[in-house]
Amino acid sequence: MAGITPRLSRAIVRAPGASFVAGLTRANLGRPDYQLALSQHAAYCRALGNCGLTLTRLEPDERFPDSTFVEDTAVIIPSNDETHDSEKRKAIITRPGASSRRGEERIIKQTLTQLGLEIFEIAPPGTVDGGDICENDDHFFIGISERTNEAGAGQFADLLSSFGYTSTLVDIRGSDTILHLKSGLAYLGNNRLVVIDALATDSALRGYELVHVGSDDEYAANCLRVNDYLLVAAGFPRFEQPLQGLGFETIALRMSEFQKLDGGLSCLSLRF
Ligand code: CIR
Repeated sequence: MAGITPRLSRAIVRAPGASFVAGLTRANLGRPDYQLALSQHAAYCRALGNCGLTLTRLEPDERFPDSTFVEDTAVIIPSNDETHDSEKRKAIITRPGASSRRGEERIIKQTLTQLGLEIFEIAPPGTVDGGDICENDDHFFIGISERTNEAGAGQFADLLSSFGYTSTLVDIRGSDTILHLKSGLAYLGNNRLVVIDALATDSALRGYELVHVGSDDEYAANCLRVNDYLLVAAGFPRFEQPLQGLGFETIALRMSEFQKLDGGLSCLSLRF
């Protein structure tokens, strides 16, 4: 089941604009502090650099309060030949499920085109948010959520199949605590998944080694493997310490201002 996890060399990020404080939320954690969000974002970018990634930094876009969450606008598919040649990578440009976010994907499409990726797109009536796509080497989980509908998930699965990848749908509409699939599921490499209780019994996850996240620590489930490191949200020692015990070198990052808008570590970058 587990393939080889390709090494990452680049990431696309976009610092929040001042309109970030008016972004979508259902978290009930209060209004974000913009200056603190900027400094947390800067620390996140430094961490990606320390993991060996070269960053492409997009200008903040005030028209789209949520546009710092670049992950939702595209999914980059690794080349599935042995060379993992970056020239052969494909990108699926999504069609965000929230109407206030529709249009964010246009600049990402331009950027990925300029970087030489082959572009594919989700078409109406399909909607997909990148946060619902969890890649585990040569297989993908596709979340069906309030943002990713069945038409979008079907288009996404068909594209993956045409590229030679398999996928499984995971319906998260019954869970009221997570916005996207990756709010509750993360792939660590070597056939290992981090998972929240609400998803742990889903048949799609059979055959994987599961690292469980307690209900008080659910936010920590959105951790991010980047080459030799694991980025984790700061403040969850019950989650972080066992992972260190499994041999992961963790980098803990403060995420409070992004958590207020339901965003996590994976949401802030597109990595390839
Ligand atoms: C939204 O509701 O769209 C943003 N406030 C949060 C997006 C988080 N993205 C992600 O989980 N991939």
